[in-house]
Amino acid sequence: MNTMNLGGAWEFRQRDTGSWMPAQVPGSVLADLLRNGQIEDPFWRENEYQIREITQADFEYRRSFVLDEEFLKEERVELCFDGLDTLAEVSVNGSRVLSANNMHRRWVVEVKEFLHPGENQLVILFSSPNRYIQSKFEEGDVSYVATGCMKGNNYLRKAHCMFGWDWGPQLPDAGIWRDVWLRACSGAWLEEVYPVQRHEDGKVTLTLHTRLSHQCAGRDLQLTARLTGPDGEVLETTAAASGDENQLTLVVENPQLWWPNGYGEHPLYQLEVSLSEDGTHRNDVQMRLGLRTLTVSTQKDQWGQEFAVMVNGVKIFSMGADYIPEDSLFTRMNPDRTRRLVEDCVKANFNSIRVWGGGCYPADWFFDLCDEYGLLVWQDFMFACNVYVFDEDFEENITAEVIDNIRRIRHHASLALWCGNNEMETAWNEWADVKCHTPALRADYLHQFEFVMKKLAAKYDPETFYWPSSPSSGGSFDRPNDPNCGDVHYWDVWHELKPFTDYRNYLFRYCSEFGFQSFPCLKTVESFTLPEDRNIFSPVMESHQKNGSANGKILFYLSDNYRYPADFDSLLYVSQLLQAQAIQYGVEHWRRNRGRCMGAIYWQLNDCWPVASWASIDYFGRWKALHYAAKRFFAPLTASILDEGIVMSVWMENEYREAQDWKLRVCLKDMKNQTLFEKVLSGRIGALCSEEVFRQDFAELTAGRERGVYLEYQLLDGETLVRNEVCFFVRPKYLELLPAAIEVEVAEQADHFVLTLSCDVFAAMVELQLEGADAVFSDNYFSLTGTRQIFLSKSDLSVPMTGEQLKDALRVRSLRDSY
Ligand code: BMA
Repeated sequence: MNTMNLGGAWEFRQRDTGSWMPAQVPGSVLADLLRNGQIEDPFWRENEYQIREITQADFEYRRSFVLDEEFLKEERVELCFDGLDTLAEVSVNGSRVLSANNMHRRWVVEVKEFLHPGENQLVILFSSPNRYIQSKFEEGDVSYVATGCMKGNNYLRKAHCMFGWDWGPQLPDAGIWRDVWLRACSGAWLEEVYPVQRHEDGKVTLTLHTRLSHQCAGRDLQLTARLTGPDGEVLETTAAASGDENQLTLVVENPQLWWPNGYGEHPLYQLEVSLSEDGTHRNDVQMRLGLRTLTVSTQKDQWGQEFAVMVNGVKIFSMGADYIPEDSLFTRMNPDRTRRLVEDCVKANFNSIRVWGGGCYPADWFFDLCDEYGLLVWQDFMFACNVYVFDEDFEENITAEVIDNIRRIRHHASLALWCGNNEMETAWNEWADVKCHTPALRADYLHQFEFVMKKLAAKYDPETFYWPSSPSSGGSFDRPNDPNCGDVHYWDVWHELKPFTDYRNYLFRYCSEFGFQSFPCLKTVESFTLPEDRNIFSPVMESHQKNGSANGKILFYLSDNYRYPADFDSLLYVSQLLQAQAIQYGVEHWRRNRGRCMGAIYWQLNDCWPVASWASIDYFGRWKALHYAAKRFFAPLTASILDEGIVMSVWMENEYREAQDWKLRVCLKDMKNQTLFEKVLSGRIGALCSEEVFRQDFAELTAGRERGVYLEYQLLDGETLVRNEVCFFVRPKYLELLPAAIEVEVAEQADHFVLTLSCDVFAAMVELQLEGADAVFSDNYFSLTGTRQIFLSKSDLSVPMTGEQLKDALRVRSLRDSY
């Protein structure tokens, strides 16, 4: 087999106009226009709106390539696209070879007859997705449009959020967004390997289903499988191949099991299967495998029906967030950025991530990283908040899409489940603007997700759990958002303006979406604004807020909890405190109810551009207060405070598979950090459970001074502080905070800095920021109740610094400074 990568330097232009300009493939129209200085940064101020107009135009891409006789001697020559975005007419030497209309699938066409030795021309015409959906919308019967999205996006198999969302700009880009290459081959080759694991009696039997090209009859073909374990031990087997489909079997004794983050290691085995003919190597397929069993338990129980991810027989409490595409210009996503994001998830103690259905199926590197770091992937198919017309063309198109992606992704250890779509079952049940569509379209929904796609999943990946929709109770429009069955999206806190305390009214089985918005930090706001824009109701700030009334919502919640911030920057900071507080409130409640509740996946992890949103990490990778809070509240062994008026209790939560010893100091202190009450407790908590370990009525101790005291717990490992958390008897806005002058000492070690913070009064929600650099600290947005050490790895600093420089760059504030 011979391959030729056709990525790299291409040329492009707006259709039939202007001169050809250099283009880069994989890439996109907007990325190329930007690189050629034809457009300004689409994220700057309100540039989005002019740049959106450019997507009304069609664009042409072209390149030439030289082939030798040798290449063309092969029996078949295929042109392969890993991704074409989206309406693409492909011509080879003037002959049309492909009309593509789905960015989510691969396209492979036989092109040998169109090629010749010497120079060949490849031309691709991308027609405007924007114009296409407009005309479809006008002709069609579907009136529903998701918030922030362009009309008619349901008619095109292109990431819906490229047309805008309630956190994303409307920039429907186009282009060759993934690899393109030629593949020439003769005779037989190994097309695919599909490994299936059976775990029994302490052994894993690995059955490798192989698929060969259809030209194997009468040939002397051999398949060899080689499995290299994490410690280098090798297992090998060889078999003669007969026909297209063959099986090889390997038995792994004493397997090293793969566990999600927090439950164990994530060892990976390297599998290589090769095909040879008459003793000569033909080709091979390689992949990494994690040995584990993985399913979702939906057993009926006294409350309804549970929803618990089960790995190696252990039901885990899923903790994580919902993932959206990392950049509005999809082609700017890359392995380095994703690695950093996945590492940030793991640093915040995630064990799970949900790939939301309105974006795209992530690239292989995403799943490779999740395998390596032990992040379980809830993978939606790419259907979200829409009404689809399930005609024959659509069925054929999405069938190919579903099969392509299942085949590409199914072997990954991190793949936890397939989910049909985002919020469409519940939409058909509850949303007036969806329910008003015809019964035929409603029937189409069931046909697509509970028949066609369910069957495809069962056929191509019977090992992985399929769930029809998120949220769902199992399908058939049967109470999809029932708190007692399946997963739930809960939005009354935020969209319905319910107070944070409302989370505590529910014991969801698995909350796969709940969220709260905040503004990004000032540095991020500066990236898209001029000084005169820095008011949350300015046109620029409002254009970077895609959820209609959301800035007002932030102020509404703010008024309930915090004092009116002194300035713009203080408002950004306090909005992040609110967000962290809201999500923490929900997660801690559900973790305390582990067993009945088995998952807390907040909306959302990341941003695709700089914007006010529900994300815990902003577009530039900066951690908001919520992400630091997640690190604390998702820690496998941790504590939480349940405040019920004047009665406070402290709970321990243990997500480890082993019982754990714990030690807590619980104190009541005043604003000068004077201890009014103290109790040191210790104990041992069983594996995978939560329990109340302290309860006290503080009525007497706080009488007459509720505004001047706080309750603190310190979780200790020996004498070392693992986590501290405070809780108030009044809302933070009523606290009698004292001006806090925080002292910081910086000590430099070989690979990290130690920051020692101290303050002679209580400093609430201390924020550490660096001027001119970014950093991920060991903790941030925490309450300082005396002296505290914070660590900063040198590798977590965006620019190298000395201790002295770090001290100079450091900006420290606490809640008292916000008003
Ligand atoms: C959920 C998600 C997204 C949306 C978010 C915030 O419905 O599925 O569609 O961005 O809420 O409104």
